[in-house]
Amino acid sequence: MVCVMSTETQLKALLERRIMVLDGAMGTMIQSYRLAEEDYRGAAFARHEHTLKGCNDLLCLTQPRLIREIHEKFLAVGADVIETNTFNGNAVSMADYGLESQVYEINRAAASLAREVAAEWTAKDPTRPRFVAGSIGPTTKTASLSPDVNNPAYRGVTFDELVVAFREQVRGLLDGGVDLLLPETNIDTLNLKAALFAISAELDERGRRVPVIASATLTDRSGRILSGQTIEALWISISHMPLLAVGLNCALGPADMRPYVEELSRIADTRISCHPNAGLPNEFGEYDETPDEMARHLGEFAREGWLNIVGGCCGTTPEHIQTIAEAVRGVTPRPIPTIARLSRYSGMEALTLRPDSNFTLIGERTNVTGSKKFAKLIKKKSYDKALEVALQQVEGGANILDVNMDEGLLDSEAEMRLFLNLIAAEPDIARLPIMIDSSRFSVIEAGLQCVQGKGIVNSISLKEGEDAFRRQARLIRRYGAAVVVMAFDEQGQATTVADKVRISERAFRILTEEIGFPAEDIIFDPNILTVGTGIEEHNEYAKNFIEAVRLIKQRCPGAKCSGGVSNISFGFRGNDRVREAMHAAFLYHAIAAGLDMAIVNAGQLMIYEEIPKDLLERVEDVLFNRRPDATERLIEFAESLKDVKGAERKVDDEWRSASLERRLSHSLVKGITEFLEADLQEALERYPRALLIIEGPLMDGMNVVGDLFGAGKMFLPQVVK
Ligand code: THG
Repeated sequence: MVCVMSTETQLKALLERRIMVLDGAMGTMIQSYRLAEEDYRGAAFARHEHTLKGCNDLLCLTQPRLIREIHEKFLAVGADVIETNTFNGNAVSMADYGLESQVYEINRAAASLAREVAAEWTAKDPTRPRFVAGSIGPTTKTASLSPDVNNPAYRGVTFDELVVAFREQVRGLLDGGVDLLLPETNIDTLNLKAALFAISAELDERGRRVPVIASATLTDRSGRILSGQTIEALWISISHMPLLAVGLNCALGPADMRPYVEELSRIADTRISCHPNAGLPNEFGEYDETPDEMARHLGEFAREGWLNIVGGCCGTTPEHIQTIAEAVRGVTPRPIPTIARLSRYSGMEALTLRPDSNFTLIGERTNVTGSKKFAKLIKKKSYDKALEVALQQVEGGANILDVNMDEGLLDSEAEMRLFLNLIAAEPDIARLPIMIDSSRFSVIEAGLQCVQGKGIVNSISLKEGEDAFRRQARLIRRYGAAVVVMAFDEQGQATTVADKVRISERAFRILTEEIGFPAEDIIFDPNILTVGTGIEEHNEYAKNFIEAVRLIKQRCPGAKCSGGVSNISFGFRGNDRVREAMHAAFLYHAIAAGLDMAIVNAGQLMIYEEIPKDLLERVEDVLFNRRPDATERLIEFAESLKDVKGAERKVDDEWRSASLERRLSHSLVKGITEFLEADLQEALERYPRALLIIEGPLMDGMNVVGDLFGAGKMFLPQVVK
């Protein structure tokens, strides 16, 4: 019997034994041939209306012998894996050459050419099988950065457009016979998520498994990729995808990449790849790092135990690859570490719920149904002010931001997109994971397509039956988000403990056993319903929620529990003192029962210990339904409190009393626009000429920005702002 191992099994077995070697630069190798316009065109594109010089991907069709020669040079020096010449082989990038219609053919041809060469070399020495990785560049556009400084919500490309483009490329690569897929040089995680989405959709449709390596690029020493995410946040954003390896490539060069390779190797429970440039480009755009220098660094990374796959990017020649291959020969590959299975989310930064973490607060005010003020701002299109609401939630201690645009008069999909795109340009807000809150799945999808981080869908339920539930859950998983599941089924909303637990357990089984949703990405919300309404059936609602949390946490191990706390006190609208006391007391008991997070008015939470004892007693009488007249007694008490205002948020406005110059510099560094007009007016009165203001305080502020950026303390979206 002949036993044929799948490529994936074969690769994994090889990677257990040794560090595998990727090839080097395709682009700089092609440059060395100094091709002219006619060479690029060949016979087939002689009459193409567009200049084609520089369109390297086209050479797979017009100069296949040359591309074959480059592949062979790298195979000859010991590359285990060669990359197809398809870095720009997508419709978004090919539009620059008017070659969108050739995308499929370029990829298919590039893949089958590389596959043919690899097969020849495998045949020469079957003990050294050679593989082909389909190179998938990030395209020429970014999905989470605006190319227009005057319009931070503008995007040159959407997630949907990217998915369509990547999917066409993936089809070509797969039909041409690649062994693995390599989305690389990613400077924007949302582009990478779109590539992974397209790959997952295409593989599912074909019923195939193909190993995937995802590689990101850091363009400066800030430790963040261009779209602002830390390495850890990026890893969390893509960790839903089963990857053969995750890695870093291009930019920097090995020396400057060192801390990031180390970090990735510490946090990622898959293999690590690294294919840097031959150093940073010099003033002529050439790469100077010698093979020995590069190999010294990469050899050291390998001996540190950080690497499984190594190779080269821009400027690396066959000589570089040969020297690198020698430097890692015999070095034990990094064993895949076991990483604790915790609930992890991300915005630009990571949020991990550890057993000893504080309670997680989800800011509720960016909700058009939950805040009259926010609704008014969105309707008036006062987005600057709407963003301030978000910032207030962050400053009030929110760890996650709930965004809801469900309002009859709004185009909810468009508002969700716009607001999330605006948030992406506000690093103080965008560091948080986003909870996309809508009762309409189309709005949720619109939101999912705008967040580079790992967000949370709020919510899905069994309301429309299991099929719809499964379909939505699968899609959410493909987007890489976590999910809130409401205790709602075909019969309606669960109000009793038994129903809340039964529905949650049913959802848990479907998600974990059928869809493959990890338990730690599931958040149950067993419905916080209003108490103290005067309707007797409502009296047990608070107790039922708390008891359901206790049981769900036991019966659905790994899953989290959440709820919308302000719902509990709708009966006491207009009396913030009482409402805040109810929220604090309810939370205190729910947390003790195992509640992990809650949607709250961040910044306006009372401390349980500080609730006046007489008020607390009446509140808890209501929450625990301790006496038949509990509600009446609380209402009575509430009346006596009417005139006392709720705790007001403290604003950090000390800087407003500093000197004019300091105030201007502060506004610039922090990107605060609120006081600029007044301060500038004052400056115009004090300075003899406007130019002196620019040269003086404004330049001083910009110098601070420059220093912070240089030191890696600020990153691009902040500077652009
Ligand atoms: N579970 C989940 N998601 C939810 C909820 C939930 N999302 C929405 C909501 N419930 C949680 N968010 C809020 C937001 C605001 C208020 C209540 C819940 C609130 N607003 C004041 C009011 O209505 O009195 C508005 C005051 C104002 O206009 O300023 O109380 O349960 N998964």
